[in-house]
Amino acid sequence: ILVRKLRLRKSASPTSFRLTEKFILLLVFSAFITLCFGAIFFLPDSSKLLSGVFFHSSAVETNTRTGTDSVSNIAIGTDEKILAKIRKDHEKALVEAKDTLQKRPDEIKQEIQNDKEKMMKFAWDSYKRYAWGSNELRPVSKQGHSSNLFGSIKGATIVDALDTLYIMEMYEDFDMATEWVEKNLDFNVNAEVSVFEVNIRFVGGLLSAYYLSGKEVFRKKAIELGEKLLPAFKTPTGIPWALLNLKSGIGRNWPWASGGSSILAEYGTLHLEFMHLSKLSGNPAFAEKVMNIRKVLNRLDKPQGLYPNYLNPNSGQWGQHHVSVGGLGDSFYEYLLKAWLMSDKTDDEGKKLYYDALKAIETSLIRKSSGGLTYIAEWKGGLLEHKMGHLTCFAGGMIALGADGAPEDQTGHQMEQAAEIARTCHESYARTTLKLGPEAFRFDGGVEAIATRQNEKYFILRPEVIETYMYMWRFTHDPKYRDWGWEAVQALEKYCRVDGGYSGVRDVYASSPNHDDVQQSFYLAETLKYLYLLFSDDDHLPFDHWVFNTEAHPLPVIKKIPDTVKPHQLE
Ligand code: DMJ
Repeated sequence: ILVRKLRLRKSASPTSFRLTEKFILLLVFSAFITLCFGAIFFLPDSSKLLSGVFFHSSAVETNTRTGTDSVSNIAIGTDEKILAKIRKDHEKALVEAKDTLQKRPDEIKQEIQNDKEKMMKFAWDSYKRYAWGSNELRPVSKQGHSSNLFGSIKGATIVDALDTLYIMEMYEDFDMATEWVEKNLDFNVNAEVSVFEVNIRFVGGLLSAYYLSGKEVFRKKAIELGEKLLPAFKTPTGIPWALLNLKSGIGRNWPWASGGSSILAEYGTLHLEFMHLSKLSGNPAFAEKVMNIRKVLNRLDKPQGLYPNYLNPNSGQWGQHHVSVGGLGDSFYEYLLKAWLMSDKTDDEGKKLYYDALKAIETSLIRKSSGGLTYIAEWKGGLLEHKMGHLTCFAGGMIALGADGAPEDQTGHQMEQAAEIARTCHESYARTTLKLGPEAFRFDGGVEAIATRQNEKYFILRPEVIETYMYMWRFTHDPKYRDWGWEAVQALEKYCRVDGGYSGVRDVYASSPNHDDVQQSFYLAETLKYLYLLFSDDDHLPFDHWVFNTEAHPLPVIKKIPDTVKPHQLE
């Protein structure tokens, strides 16, 4: 019976369909047509489809115009008018978007880069004029300033600014700075320096200047200084001292650091520079020292996978269990990720340590406020302090930089997290009177992203928030990051610029600025460089070739030798 029925159905002509069958066919047909039109208008990037299907299809237009059916001609005429209007609006919107995206950043870049009175030029000229040779400038009192971080080494601003001058094509100033380095930069001083600060600013600055300009003097000076820092590692564990007398080679730790401990962010922020020192000098000692730090850390238990800020270099045991992605901890995490990236992604240990640490940070420190702001809290002996430092804001950029290599499909999640942190840090600026961020802001006692303690309300020209905008811009091209950077430029110009340079301010919530009278060297090394890069093309210092040290000094990726290349082919 079934076979007969089928035969009957098979032989039936279309005209012999029953009414219900015809109705169903009609329904299916109209659904199909609707779907086709819907796809054209609503699929992602419908503008591209529209321009392909409608706007440039002149053959179709000509044919329809020469058609004979007068009714459809009227319909087509109306459609044409609508389409022409859509096309015009669309093109206008594109031109406008192009204008705002291309013209404004260019103008801004001009302001930051070239204009004599603007930013880098003004900061540098003021330093030259009032403080040449000193470590930093006092822009209100118009004289030199020296913090004890550098002992009696001089010229911190010169060395820190070298690569920024080069990158911004201020070559005359770069040459002048080079001459000063050749003639005056002297490490034979009988004074105690911060190993970390001297490494990130002086060794980092010299290495970048060498890689950018190829001038031998920078390579020599970087190695000379690196060798002077080596005695800092003479401890029972090889975890270096924080402070070192460059002449005697005697080291010690900060007196305030828990039980004589070394600091995570200090001994953990030598890796990038020391790997390059070994490469440039042929002396493996530098690399061995920093690889040993990892070994010591790998042997230790981590509370909840976290790294406490304090580690005793004699006993090799943790000090107080304080954990922070801001001050005392920050750049340790940054250098795990960047060690992997700088090794051309061959340092798998660095990679694993970074992503494991980030996972622990996410579980134990990252929180969302009731107002929806994501922040990274601090951890003290198991208790959370709902405070985030300006320093911690670099983490948005770091997480974005690492998102691409994240394990277990975490890339999207990490990008979202980075964007959320950028937003929170922007809020910390937006919620102040001067539109500059406080040193630390809190998420308790009824406030969100606001400093509540007087001693946390200052702004010292730090770069971290702008650094995060720069990374976020490169990875997303969301114009809001340039807008936010531009807001910062305006605030810096309005409230930090004084007669003799740029100054930090004591209270970002005050109605007018009270200047602290210091133009920090990192303002030229980092803040202005990141601003410049925020408004530059992506191929200006591309991330697959350059890794920025924690003071924004670009160091080249050390390319792995392809398996196919035999050693003799390298000669
Ligand atoms: C810089 O010297 C470096 O970025 C360091 O890692 C942290 N602090 C300052 C800038 O705020």
